[in-house]
Amino acid sequence: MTGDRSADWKLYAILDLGYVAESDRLATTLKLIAGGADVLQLRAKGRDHGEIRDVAKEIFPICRATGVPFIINDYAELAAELDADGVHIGQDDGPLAAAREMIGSGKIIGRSTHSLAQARAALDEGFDYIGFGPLFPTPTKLGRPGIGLADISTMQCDVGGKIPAFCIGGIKRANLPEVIAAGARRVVIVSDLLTAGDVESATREVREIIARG
Ligand code: TZP
Ligand code: MG
Repeated sequence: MTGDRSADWKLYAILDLGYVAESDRLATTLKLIAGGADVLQLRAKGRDHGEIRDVAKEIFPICRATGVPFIINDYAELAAELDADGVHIGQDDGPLAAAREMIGSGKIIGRSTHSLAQARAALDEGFDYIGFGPLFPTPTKLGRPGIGLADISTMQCDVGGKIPAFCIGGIKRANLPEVIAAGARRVVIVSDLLTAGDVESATREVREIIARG
């Protein structure tokens, strides 16, 4: 990755269109970034490609202007077309090599992992970062059980020492201290930020909790 500042990433925010009204997309992006998000992903489950492209084109310039990497969930081809900073893919989205071929060598490719074995496999395969979870069951990813906190410290040691590893799933300001105490060093938080009355101050609060460690 060129100009790689990923070692400093602590808070990965997701603009999940399931939580954000069409009229609020830009403002919410600005608030997440102003509050201290280090990375921003566009997640748009069930939307058609045209809509995702339009939203990505709206959001990406803000990320560019503020130096926040812009990652597109699921669609490597779209990420390549828009010259986004990266793509995030799940366990069922094929191997790293296929995504790499589409998006190119200078780009960021992340993988969702749901167990220690999958986290280690993603590291071995060469992914740039991982998500690890869901730690707790979450309405943002329905139907997937929580994996709990027990494996976080081993994952952080084996994988998180080599590539950024973000704990994800059901993390909120209220339980973040517990997640950090279990060994998490980086997190993805979706609904707790997007449903907050004040997205920017909620994001800032998360940063402060992380900084307190
Ligand atoms: N992958 C694993 S859990 C999850 C994703 C995309 C959703 C996290 O959202 P929330 O609202 O922070 O639980
Ligand atoms: Mg996916």
